[in-house]
Amino acid sequence: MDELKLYYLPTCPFSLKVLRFLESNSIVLDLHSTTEPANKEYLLKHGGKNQVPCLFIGDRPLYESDDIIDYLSEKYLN
Ligand SMILES: N[C@@H](CCC(=O)N[C@@H](CS)C(=O)NCC(=O)O)C(=O)O
Repeated sequence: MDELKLYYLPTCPFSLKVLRFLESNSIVLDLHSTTEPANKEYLLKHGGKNQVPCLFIGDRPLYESDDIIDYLSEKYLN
């Protein structure tokens, strides 16, 4: 199974929307704040842009908060 990692920024409303979704559905993911320079570098290098939130599904970056929530809903809420 692909490892899931969420890159987010605590001050970003789109990140907060995803984090609230996780919390309200008791979904636990590996979280990486881009306030950490190493995480920001990883996101740019492996995702291709600095935009948050970004969910890594294995090596594959998924940007856009609504798409992330749709993906997680399919995976965890069905
Ligand atoms: N439509 C995107 C918007 C995400 C967005 O605008 N994130 C901002 C921070 S709140 C960002 O990463 N801006 C920097 C950039 O796009 O490079 C979503 O829903 O995830």
